[in-house]
Amino acid sequence: ANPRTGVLVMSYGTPESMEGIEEYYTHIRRGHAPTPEQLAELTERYDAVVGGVFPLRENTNRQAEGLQAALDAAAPGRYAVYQGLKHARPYIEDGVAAMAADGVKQAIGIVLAPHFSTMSVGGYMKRAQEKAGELGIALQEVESYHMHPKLIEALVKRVKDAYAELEQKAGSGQPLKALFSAHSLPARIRDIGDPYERQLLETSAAVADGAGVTDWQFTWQSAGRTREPWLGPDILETLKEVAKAGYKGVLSAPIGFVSEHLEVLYDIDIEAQAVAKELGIQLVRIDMLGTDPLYMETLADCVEQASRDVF
Ligand code: FEC
Repeated sequence: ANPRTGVLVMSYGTPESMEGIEEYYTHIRRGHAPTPEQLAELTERYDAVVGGVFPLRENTNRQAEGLQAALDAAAPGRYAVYQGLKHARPYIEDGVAAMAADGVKQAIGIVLAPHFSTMSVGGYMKRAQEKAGELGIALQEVESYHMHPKLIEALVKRVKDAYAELEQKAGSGQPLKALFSAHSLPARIRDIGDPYERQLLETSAAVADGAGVTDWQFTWQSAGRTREPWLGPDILETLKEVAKAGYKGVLSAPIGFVSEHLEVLYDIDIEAQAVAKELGIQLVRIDMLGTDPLYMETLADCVEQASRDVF
């Protein structure tokens, strides 16, 4: 057996090419193919941002490499990082199988999303546990890390930087609002006491406090196009309210995400930016975490802590 502890780094996944969008969308929809209209609409959104390159692919590669480096610095030779994606290859099950093929017997699972929901991180973990059980790997989960001091510190710095840029663009003395946001989920998560919403508010409050921002609110983004109700208000609605209240500038902090991908590059940078422009307000988005050393250390700390707890 391999004495190293496996680290299954899980991320959302993205198509490999424009031709791969249909298969990807079908996987997200649990095997139901999208209608031609739905497919055309999603293809248009990718077309608007990616130009044939799907940034989430490289971003996830770089974050996995960054985590391996941070773990090697903390505990040389002890950990081996593997990738498992929710909706693209290598799938979560492929990542677990790769660990098993290398003789790994114990592993930590961690998702590149700081906040826990049964419908997000919980779904990743369920699939990883099922495959790990099948292949005889003991898998310990990192459920969330939304209040890790290094994560908060990295976000505080980004909010401060973006706020300074926004003050300059909007003109000094103008009323400014910070909008923290994350991916919406079906509103029924509220009925099951899901921690997602509370965790997102905790991160937002801690970051606002650290950055000295007092005028802020939390809003949702990127809700799915299904018939059931999703958590709101959506950022596009919130922008209208904020403009109506007389604000001249908005800082966008999509703290539910950790890298640049469709939900940031399209939903914020194109869609929300266009609405802000129409409303005559400035919108500045914070830089995403990417491979910020503080984020890599956050992940490495959580892996080490989980490993100490059980192995
Ligand atoms: O750049 C990329 O290629 C991928 C960007 C991307 C990220 C992402 C993150 C999250 N999602 C979450 C939940 C849902 C639920 C549905 C859903 C649907 C989509 C569709 C696309 C998509 N998501 Fe996603 N998500 C990304 C992309 N997501 C494309 C399909 C078209 C659409 O509805 O826009 C609805 C599924 C259904 O129909 O039943 C629910 C959550 C996250 C954040 C946590 C995480 O990263 O796992 C939650 C990035």
